[in-house]
Amino acid sequence: MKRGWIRGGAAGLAGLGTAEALAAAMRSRSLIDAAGLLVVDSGPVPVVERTVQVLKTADKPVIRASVASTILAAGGLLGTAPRRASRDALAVGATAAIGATLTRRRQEGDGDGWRPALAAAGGTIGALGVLRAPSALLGPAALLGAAGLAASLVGQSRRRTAEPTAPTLRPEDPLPPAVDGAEDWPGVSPLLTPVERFYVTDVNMRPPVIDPAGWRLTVTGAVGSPLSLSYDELVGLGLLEFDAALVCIHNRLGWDRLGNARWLGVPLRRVLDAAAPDPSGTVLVARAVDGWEVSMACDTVDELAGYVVVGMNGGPLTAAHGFPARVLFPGIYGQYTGPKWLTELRLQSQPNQDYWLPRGWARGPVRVRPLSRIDAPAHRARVSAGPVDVVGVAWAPPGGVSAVDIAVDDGPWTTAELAAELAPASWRRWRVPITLPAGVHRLRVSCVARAGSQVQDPTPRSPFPTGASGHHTITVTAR
Ligand SMILES: Nc1nc2c(c(=O)[nH]1)N[C@H]1C(S)=C(S)[C@@H](COP(=O)(O)O)O[C@H]1N2
Ligand SMILES: [Mo]
Repeated sequence: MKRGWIRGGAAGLAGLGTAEALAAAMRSRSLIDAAGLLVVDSGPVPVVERTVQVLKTADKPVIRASVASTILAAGGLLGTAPRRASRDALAVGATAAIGATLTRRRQEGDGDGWRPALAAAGGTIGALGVLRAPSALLGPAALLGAAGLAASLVGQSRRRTAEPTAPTLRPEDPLPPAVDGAEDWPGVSPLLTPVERFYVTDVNMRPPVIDPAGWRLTVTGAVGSPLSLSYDELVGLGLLEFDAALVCIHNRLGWDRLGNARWLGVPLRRVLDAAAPDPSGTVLVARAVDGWEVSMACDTVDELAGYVVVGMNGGPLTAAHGFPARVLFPGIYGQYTGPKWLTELRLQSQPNQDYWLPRGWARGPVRVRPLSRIDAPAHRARVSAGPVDVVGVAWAPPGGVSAVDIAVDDGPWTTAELAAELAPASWRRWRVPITLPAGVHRLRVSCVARAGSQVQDPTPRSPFPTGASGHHTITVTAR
């Protein structure tokens, strides 16, 4: 029995290594990533919500590790199978089933599903070979497998993080430098979130890397003159700069699953109008190379100022943030605002089956709830008793924040000093000088949205299905 596990484990490792090496040789996505995508797409809402809550942004590495260990465990199990014929049949059957699923499922934009399926078949053949091999060969086979696996993982992450080259982008009418007067407030978030600190969320195992030379944005469906725009043609429609916060619907109180950026994009209306839209098209569907679709009623499209974004904080979009282009509507949560790696804008008269719909989320767009966050002092910080500056950010895109208040313990709300407003859709930095006597204190923050003087909703709510609400609350100890 124990020997069976060892033999099976070696076979699993050799099989996985073979599959990964084959995938790399075919310049395909890794088999682990392909299988991981199945996990992402088929996770039930409660499981996904729990995963996001616990793992935050470590979800993808954890999925990768679980897929790899499942394959290794399956190999080990095969090694203990008493009858060779049934064992082989089981392995081949399972591979065929997984392969068939892989070829039919959503792709990440590069490569067909048959490549990972072929790699899986190669891996199974390798594993079955090792199960039959003389004992002396088990060690070397496992080593070779581990080496193949390691080499492919390194290669994949190198290839996927390679940044595409893009031309310099110039706005029609550059905005003045982004300053709001809070530059010397210790501990407050930067006014513009640096790209490398900006949260990344999507349903891919690794970001698609797109060659702009071959990329096209098509405008199709109910239009008089369908378009197929190259990167240069899109940019040639004219670029505007705008400052806006982008918020993930999974952002919880105090989390940083949002960022504030200076975006550069073509007004969406300009792109649509270039295709002579027909009034019968009442729904706009935006589709990305990863097969992700999100739609919006055209009435809403006209009410909200959306953009086809190509730049972020002075440079082109990075691969992780959607190069070459993404759709963004300030004030709409990330999963409803539009896709990264945009490839198609389609006007249609039917409601669309968006990516999130069969996964239990409501038809959008879901508007960002006004919310605020304390940046400093940190939760559970120790400070000296006496005067303390409390600082943070508040957001209520697209209309803006008109006031921020904080409360200490069960005391009254104190109005914060607001930094200048960069743009209504941007987040706004705030500061309150308070005096803390020695002891443990609870600090809470709340904001008011300018639109309708709407006070931040104090009801504690989880992100699913309309975004978190409540007051970000921290405790500090003054001594
Ligand atoms: N193509 C594509 N676009 C996507 C997604 C995705 O999974 N695929 N995720 C959306 C979600 S849920 C969010 S919160 C934002 C995140 O954008 P960021 O990674 O640039 O912060 O992208 C949105 N656009
Ligand atoms: Mo999101």
